[in-house]
Amino acid sequence: MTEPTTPAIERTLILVKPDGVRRGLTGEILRRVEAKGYTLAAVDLQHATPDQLATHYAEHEGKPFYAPLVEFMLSGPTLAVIAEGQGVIAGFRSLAGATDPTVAAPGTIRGDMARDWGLKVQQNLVHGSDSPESAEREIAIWFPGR
Ligand code: D4T
Repeated sequence: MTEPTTPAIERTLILVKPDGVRRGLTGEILRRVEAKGYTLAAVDLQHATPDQLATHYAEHEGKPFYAPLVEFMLSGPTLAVIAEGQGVIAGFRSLAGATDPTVAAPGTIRGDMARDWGLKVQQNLVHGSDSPESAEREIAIWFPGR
């Protein structure tokens, strides 16, 4: 029998997007991250700049939801977080649930607290890095030097 493998200790970038900050859900979202056993290494309320968002969302440039996405992300402060722990990259995405909040599973952040509001862009409360490479790239955007 093969031994179970322990996931690597990783770090990830979590964003509580402007909808989450506006709705007063930052505490509940951080509570879920901590309850799962991850560590908060940095937490900073930031008002994103257009340059920061152009870099962060470079892969989506040209898509129909890109301009509304940037406008939404400029609409208020975002809570930027570095979280650490074994397997935290996949683990946080699992806590977050599917990108489309309408079908995100109950029990997830998006499934429990977000829905489609009929806007041009999905306001789905949170972002989480999707790979170790993305995590390092995104941490450098939101926390230069960390
Ligand atoms: P983020 O990046 O915010 O964690 O979300 P995901 O990783 O789950 O999804 P994404 O990068 O594909 O999308 C970024 C951002 O764009 C909005 N969006 C996305 C949208 O409004 N319509 C769409 O069709 C897609 C794919 C939601 C999240």
